[in-house]
Amino acid sequence: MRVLRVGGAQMGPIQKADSRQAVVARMVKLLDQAKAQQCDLVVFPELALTTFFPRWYMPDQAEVDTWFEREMPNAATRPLFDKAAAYNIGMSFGYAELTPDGHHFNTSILVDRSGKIVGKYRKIHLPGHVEFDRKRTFQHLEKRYFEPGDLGFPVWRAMGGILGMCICNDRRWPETYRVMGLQGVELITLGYNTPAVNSQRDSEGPEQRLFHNRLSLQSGAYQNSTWVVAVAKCGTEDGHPMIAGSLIVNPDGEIVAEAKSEDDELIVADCDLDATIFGKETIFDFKRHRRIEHYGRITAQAGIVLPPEAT
Ligand code: ING
Repeated sequence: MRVLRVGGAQMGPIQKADSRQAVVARMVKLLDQAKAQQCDLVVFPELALTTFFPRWYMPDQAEVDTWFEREMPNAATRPLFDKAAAYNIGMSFGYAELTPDGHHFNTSILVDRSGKIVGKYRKIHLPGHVEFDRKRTFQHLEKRYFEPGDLGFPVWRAMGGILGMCICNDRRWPETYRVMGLQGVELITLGYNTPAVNSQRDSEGPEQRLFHNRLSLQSGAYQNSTWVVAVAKCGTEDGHPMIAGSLIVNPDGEIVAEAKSEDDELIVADCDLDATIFGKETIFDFKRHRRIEHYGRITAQAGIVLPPEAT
């Protein structure tokens, strides 16, 4: 048994007007709850320090850059790192990263029990669009404000296991889990900010969004025999609702913990990393069962190539 007690620190809405300091204070409170429940690792959402600013069209890059962090930790997040290290708790959380050489990423970091950043991931699957779209009831400008991640899907030996990270839309793409699965990942942490309604199709409401969230996470976990801890930033931000539904999924694809609220809420589960072994050695023994000679299209093509017309 290699049990990690993992806390999913779901966060309720962050309004545009909320300061980093006020947000970090909420994150520290969730760490306090995690300590009280003897958690080893706490997972926070995507873009955990700010409102989901890609919903706003900002033509002025200087304004866009106010949503980014130029260093990590920094003055605003130092209390979070100090508290986690004092509690001997590892954590992952997402934030908007502006690198010294001017690159903008939607980033997540893995911090070990001593407060050291041991892993970094930059979101690869960026949804949304680049230009203002008047047809949408709200914008989703991740392709405008972020560059695609340039670090691939790495995994790290940390917390006594093999851990990986992804971010939000990444969870909808099977390639995300499989690339980490092919590195032996045992637990994937991810955060998400998912609008409760579709800005283009009003038939897709929160129930279907929550279903697709569960479907994506449970499939990824089962098909790669890994734990998946997925944590929402949710509730209504400046009038824009986002789904909750934070989950912890076991390597059999079963949901073992699920958030009930649309606010700050800690969900907790004991994740035995050895529970990943059976699946990896039987039904998903990749080495024994995969036939890569037939998978070429997956990396040779981005989009669909249709078959020839019937003659
Ligand atoms: N948000 C959404 C997500 O993938 C989205 C965007 C919602 C895409 C619903 C497709 C359907 O959960 C982010 N931030 O990626």
